[in-house]
Amino acid sequence: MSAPSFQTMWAELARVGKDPGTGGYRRYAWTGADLDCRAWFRDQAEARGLRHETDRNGNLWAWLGDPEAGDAVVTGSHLDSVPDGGAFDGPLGVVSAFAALDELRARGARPVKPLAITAFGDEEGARFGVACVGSRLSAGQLTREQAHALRAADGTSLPQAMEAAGQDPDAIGADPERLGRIGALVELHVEQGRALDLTGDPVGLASAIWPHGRWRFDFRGEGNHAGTTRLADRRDPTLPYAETVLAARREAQLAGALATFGKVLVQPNGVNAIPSLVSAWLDSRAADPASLDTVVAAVEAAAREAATRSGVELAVVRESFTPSVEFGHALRDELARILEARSATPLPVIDSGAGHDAGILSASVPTAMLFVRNPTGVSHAPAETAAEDDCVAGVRALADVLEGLACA
Ligand code: HGY
Ligand code: MN
Ligand code: MN
Ligand code: MN
Repeated sequence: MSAPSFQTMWAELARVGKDPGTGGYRRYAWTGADLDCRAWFRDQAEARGLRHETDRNGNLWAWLGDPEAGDAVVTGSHLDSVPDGGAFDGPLGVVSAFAALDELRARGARPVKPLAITAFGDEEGARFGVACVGSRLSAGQLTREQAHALRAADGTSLPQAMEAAGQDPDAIGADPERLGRIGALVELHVEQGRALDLTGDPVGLASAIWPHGRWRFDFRGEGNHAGTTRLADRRDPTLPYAETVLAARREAQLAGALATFGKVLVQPNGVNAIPSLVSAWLDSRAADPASLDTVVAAVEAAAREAATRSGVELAVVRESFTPSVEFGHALRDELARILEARSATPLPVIDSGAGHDAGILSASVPTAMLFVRNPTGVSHAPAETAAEDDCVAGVRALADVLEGLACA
């Protein structure tokens, strides 16, 4: 039984769900690419003699030792992507988990606690609109009813997609027993920013995750002919939409926060037809909840004012929200102690504007995150990258952590 190397695992996974035109990844929940990622995960588990399973919420687990024993040390991340995502966001944490286990075995370390490698389902929410579906369901932060109500842009419901993939949608729900058997969960993730590049460190620890959410703005006007409708007679939803995008940038700047309209759907989307509806999604984040509330309220107020001026109706729905996460000091300090014993230099501790499964699960189990340097900071785009040496440093740090937490 020879475990594939990091490079081999990476090369195999890198072929899955890559769009030849953009070079980005399109691994959306319960699509063929997702199923191929799941098959890859299973192959890695089997190549290492690990017991693998898919839990009721579609999260993948590969076990060394008996999960029933409890106090398990768990590490992993996710395999799905945003549209045209990069290769590292998610997969780096899963590939590094398998490679760290291989390193642990090569060191002759003997785990005295169960070890598990995980890949949480639908972390990006690219197809059904809510991030971290797999971990939220397990943590009881998303109900079965809410999940069943999720629809993809093509009208496919989450239950239909799960059913087509052979996963029972009626089995989803909170999984306190499974989470109760976890003693510590550590997620390794490529940094989605440049803090480590600025400090010059290959690896860092996470202190917190910013509060962030997604709001859908539906601007409903009146469809009409682009060539025969006088400007004064129009109720064109693209006007208030455009003003709202500018307001989002202005308000975020004022509050030192972030606001992005990255997804917009125009109906009927015809060149010679004034749209009847513009649906636009705001992604907003801030270092503190008050700033986030201020930005979102100001953007919504500006949108309502602009919609009224254009004779357009506006509905705003908050589709998902993650409150700020502070990673517990106990586990974080334990990781720092383990890692600084070898490196002799203090590890940088950085916050994250990006959400993660570890952030969701931190409400249920002790969690910590390791970040690996991203030299450009670019993420959620095909250009996302990390240096091989830094990935190796990440694997070694994760192996040190697993050895420190789970081995005699
Ligand atoms: O959007 C995020 O923050 C994460 O990458 N899902
Ligand atoms: Mn992401
Ligand atoms: Mn991620
Ligand atoms: Mn015509």
